[in-house]
Amino acid sequence: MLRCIRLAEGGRGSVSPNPMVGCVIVKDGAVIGEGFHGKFGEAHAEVNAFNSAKEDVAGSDVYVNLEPCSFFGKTPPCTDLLIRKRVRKVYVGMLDPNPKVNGKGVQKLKDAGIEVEAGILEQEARRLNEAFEKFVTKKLPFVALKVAQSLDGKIALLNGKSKYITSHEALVRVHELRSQYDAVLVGAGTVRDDNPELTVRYAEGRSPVRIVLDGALSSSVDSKVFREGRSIVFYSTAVAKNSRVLRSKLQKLEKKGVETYPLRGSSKGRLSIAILMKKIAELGIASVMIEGGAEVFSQFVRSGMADKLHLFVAPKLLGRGKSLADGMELRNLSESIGIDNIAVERNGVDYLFTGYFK
Ligand code: AOF
Ligand code: ZN
Repeated sequence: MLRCIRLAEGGRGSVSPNPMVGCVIVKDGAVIGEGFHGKFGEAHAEVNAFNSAKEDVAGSDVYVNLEPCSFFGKTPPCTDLLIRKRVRKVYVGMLDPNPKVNGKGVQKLKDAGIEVEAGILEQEARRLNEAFEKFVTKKLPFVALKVAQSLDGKIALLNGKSKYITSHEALVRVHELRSQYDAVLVGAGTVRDDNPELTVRYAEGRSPVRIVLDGALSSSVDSKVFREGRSIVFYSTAVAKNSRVLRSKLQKLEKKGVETYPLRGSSKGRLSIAILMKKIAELGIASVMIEGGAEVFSQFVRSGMADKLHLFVAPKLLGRGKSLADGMELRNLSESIGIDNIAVERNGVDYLFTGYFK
């Protein structure tokens, strides 16, 4: 099963919004075939594993980190393939959270007389496909906040300066994280102050879609985020409606290939995170990493829409400045927002805390 999960990783960045799936076929104690789901819309892991087998697969044991699908999507059901190949037993990591499958795949196999054991390395299997699970059950993207702060909890100076708080090693890790999310999102303030590219340059893998939350449509058309690849701007209907200047800016962005979407929002340009999340999911984006700044972080924390936290901490003090949840004010410590299951790693001199919002 661990091998399945490793194989499944091969589809990271190219199968979303589908899950990452790996499959291993074992006969007489030896691996006789393996494969993974490599690209959205293409063959599932089981199909690739069977295609790789050089021996007769009848009577074999099949390992797969996700319950085999039981419906016709872009590809035919894997359960039918397993039944046709007359395998002996199927070991499953986790049930498919997709309501179209969710237990029906296992049932179909059992009905055909195939032994099934589900829940093998379930925690690891679920972690691998955490974004898929949220996206397919809630029709919302999986949301992670990526924050870089000082030991005294500051993500920027009062004047907005924040480039760079952490080390080069941390930056490499950030690029690796970017390659694992469908999209990264920043507020217009970050585009203005940092002019980031938000691409993957210091790690392998593809660049994510870049999303700019720009209610007032204030970002410069020449910003680096709009230079290459797919980028999206969300702005407030209330802001752009009556202004000729803003309409011409929209046209310039669209001419550059930037996708622009109006969202219902306040006249000051504040957008509703709930509406934004729904729209992002509708665009087929299953996971998004929020990269700042302070206001956007606060909005996401308060909205309760954040799932995961990647918090880099640099060994330095910055004094007065902005912090991650400035926009939040609690009356009681009991209202504090907890982070679960924290793992710590070191990147150069910096520490990375990865955990989940409770
Ligand atoms: C599997 N093995 O490797 C994957 C599965 O449109 P389709 O045909 O590609 O189906 C997509 C759905 O199939 C997806 O939402 C999920 O429920 C399941 N993915 N299932 O047996 C695989 N990728
Ligand atoms: Zn399938």
